[in-house]
Amino acid sequence: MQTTQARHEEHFQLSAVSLLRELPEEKLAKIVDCLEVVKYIIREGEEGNTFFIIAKGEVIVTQSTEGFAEPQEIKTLGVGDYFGEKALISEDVRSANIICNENDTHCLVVDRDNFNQMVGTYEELQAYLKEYVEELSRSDERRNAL
Ligand code: WNU
Repeated sequence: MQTTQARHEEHFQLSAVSLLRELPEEKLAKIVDCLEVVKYIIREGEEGNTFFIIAKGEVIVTQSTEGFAEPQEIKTLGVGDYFGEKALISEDVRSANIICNENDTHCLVVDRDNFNQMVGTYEELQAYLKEYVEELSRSDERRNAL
């Protein structure tokens, strides 16, 4: 039911899109079916070059797990928490999904160059994050992440 409600809401908003204003109802309905609300900040498996700090709101961390059709929720992060360091430090693709949990989530974004500079300048930060990332890999294994 919630899906239907969401669709109605999107539909209502779509009529305010000047690009689509002239379309007949039937075509508009087809377009609505193709729409997805963007809540993903990070998608598992994608290449990533950014590090994030949450300034407002919350995000959910999910991950593909052996034996489950859907990515499983691992944890919730809030203001002051950060994410996206793993792909930068392990030079790997994104290892989990990061999804907005609130409509008004704001993140501060640091690109790879600035992240390297930040981490390079403060050695204790580098040591701390490296250790943390290794710990994440171990907990991924424990929960049979794919
Ligand atoms: C987890 N496993 C994996 C979190 C954030 C910062 C620190 C935990 Cl220091 P990425 C996906 C991001 C990943 C991490 C974040 O998701 N993440 C986790 C896990 O158990 N990733 N593989 N928990 S929240 C978190 C510790 O930041 O970085 O670039 O993208 O792979």
